[in-house]
Amino acid sequence: MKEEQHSLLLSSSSCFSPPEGVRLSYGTAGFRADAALLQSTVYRVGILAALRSLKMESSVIGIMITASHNKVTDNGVKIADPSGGMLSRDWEPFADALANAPTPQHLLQLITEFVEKESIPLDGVRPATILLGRDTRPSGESLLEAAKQGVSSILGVVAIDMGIVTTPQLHWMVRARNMGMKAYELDYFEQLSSSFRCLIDLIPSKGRMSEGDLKVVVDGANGVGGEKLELLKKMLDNLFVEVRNSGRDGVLNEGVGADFVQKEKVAPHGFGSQDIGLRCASLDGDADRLVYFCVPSSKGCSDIELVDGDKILSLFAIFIKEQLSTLSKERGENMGSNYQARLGVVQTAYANGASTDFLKKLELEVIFTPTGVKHLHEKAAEFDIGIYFEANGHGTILFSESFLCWLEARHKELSSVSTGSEQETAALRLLAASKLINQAVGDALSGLLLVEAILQHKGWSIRRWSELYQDLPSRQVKVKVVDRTAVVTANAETIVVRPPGIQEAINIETAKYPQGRSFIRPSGTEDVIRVYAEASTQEAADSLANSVAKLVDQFLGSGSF
Ligand code: G16
Repeated sequence: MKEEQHSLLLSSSSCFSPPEGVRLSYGTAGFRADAALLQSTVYRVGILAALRSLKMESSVIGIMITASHNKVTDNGVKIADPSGGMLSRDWEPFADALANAPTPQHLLQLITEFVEKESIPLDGVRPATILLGRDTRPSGESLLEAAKQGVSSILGVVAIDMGIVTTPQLHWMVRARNMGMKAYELDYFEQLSSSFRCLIDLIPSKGRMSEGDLKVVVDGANGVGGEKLELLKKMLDNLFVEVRNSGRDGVLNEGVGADFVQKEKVAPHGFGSQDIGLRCASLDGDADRLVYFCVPSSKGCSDIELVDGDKILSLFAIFIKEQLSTLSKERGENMGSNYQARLGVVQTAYANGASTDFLKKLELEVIFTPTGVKHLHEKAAEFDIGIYFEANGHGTILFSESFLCWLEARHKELSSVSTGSEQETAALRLLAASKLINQAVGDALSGLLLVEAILQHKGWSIRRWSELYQDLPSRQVKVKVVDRTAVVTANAETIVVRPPGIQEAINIETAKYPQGRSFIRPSGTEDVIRVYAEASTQEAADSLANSVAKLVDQFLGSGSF
């Protein structure tokens, strides 16, 4: 390492001491903690991103400062890799080590060893760029400054501040830049609005939905998503979007947002009996999750009918499958171009059992991974078209490069024979969907537009969509324990291998309930153990969740549950 680089790192890192007595780890979605603890971590992530870029031949890398669904006083930081996806998991141990290095000397030694091991060209010869973004949290501004300091402490690497953006916008921008495309916010909005328009124009018999049915009311979680949707909606025809909880008055994620709505199964603040029968949706704090709901007339005004990530996945799967089967219909002019596209779906243990049964009945390949988009995304990328969703509303559809190339060529062939054929239209729909849905990461805004386009295409109300299958009643609770890392799971988090004995105890409880299923896992974003239970009735699911939470407390807790 050059002397200049050495002293630059030593002097800048001496301004960012790590918090004492705290060990941070690159969890489900980066580092997350109380914002007051994060200055040094974010500075070090700045260094990490700069090194990652140099390792990846100076591709653009992103740093997003957000704690997504967590409370407003928390914050966090995560890295977007050149593809726009999550940081490669191989680098997570280095991220942990960097964040926890106790002194500038230790930090420097770690960097020196890592740079050598990974052969990172640290000579300042090849310039590199890091895009920085943040959500609306008040702590974001000073943390972004810390990230800038980290980036600029590596010679030749510069940071560009993209301002307040949604997490998926930042991921999209990284991917677009690396593909040589224009990558400002307006470009993102233009891609979304034009592909949405294209899907609407391809609806076979227009006008099936009345004007009133073209309305969706969106809870913005008092975060960045509401603000951005207000801008995007001005560019949309054929959809009326009303945004509530856009952050002017309420507190981020407090009684609002996708996490609250999905976990508590109640209407967010600002929604109630006036919304009976309307199609409503909820984003999370950084707009990477989306769930739908409606307020049914038969229940209390805070009760909702939840249409979660599993049902969004099912809707997408139905639409994609239909287009693929239209496309593969034998026709006289078939030019030998048929291609059996592999369509698969990816879920986690949180997926409602009824959704998995439904997807299997559609004859889809269903794969399970541990929680965290990084796991689901990786699996979905193995298909020609891979659809992944967590029940909490985080997900997207990935189209492989080779499938898209084939599809473009097939579309050309079909349109040269006759434009407007069923097959040509199906090809166009798939191409438009691949542009509308974010290829980098789950994105509530692009997901919302695809849901809306498909509902219009099918002429479905939210009730019709929700009735695809009936969810098994479920309950999620969280338990505070002394050390959540004491829980180790296996088989996509469906069984606990440590501490010994707890899985057997969970099995005994679960066996008491018809259609009972329960699992526990340590959260990667909050300092808790999460408990999930489902059973044939809501009372049974609640009771099973409660019994398992008590077991967690007995085995690991403070005895307070
Ligand atoms: C993040 C991850 C999601 C995960 C969620 C909860 O979401 O991106 O994949 O489902 O955390 O994770 P955990 O149960 O480990 O706390 P977000 O929206 O908070 O970034």
